[in-house]
Amino acid sequence: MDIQVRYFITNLTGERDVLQEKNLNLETSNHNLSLQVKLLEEDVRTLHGDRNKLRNELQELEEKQAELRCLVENRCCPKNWIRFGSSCFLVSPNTKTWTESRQECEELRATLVIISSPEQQRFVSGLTRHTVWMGLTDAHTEGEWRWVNGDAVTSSFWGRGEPNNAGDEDCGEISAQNLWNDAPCRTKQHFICQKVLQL
Ligand SMILES: [Ca+2]
Ligand SMILES: [Ca+2]
Repeated sequence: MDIQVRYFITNLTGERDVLQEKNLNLETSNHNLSLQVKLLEEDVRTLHGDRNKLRNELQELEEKQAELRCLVENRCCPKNWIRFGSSCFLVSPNTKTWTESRQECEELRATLVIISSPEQQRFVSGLTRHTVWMGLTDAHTEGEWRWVNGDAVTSSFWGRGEPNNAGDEDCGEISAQNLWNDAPCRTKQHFICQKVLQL
């Protein structure tokens, strides 16, 4: 073979080997890049998921904050309290004397229930079948009934013959018959708290 041709073939073989090696390197790089792309895509998916989760958490927190603000500003009824008009009402699950009942309502930033209209009397009577304490007393002056907030009684719903002060009865209750009765304040029974909303 011509020496020039042989030289040419040797060169070509060398170039081919170099190109094959470059090709192999490129394939490896390509494979690595594909892997990285896959990993990045997975990261993006995870980040999207995290972002959605955070958005939901933020929304929940904002709702919770609005709810708390509403409660703190006394514009909505707490859980388990029942709204009627611009007040919230809660029938106690426990029984207490009249004074203890009054205290417990105050601890809940409320008062023992004050009834100022026939509609309210109907609503409050319908809340429970128990006999319940209300915020009415004549302990300061016998026979002079006053609500715990100092208001005079405007509408009254005494049962027949009541109030009779039979045996020193200075505290007002709503009987199971939905009528008012004066009873001994030391009696332990259920009670109704009322929270007037600031609307
Ligand atoms: Ca009395
Ligand atoms: Ca009585």
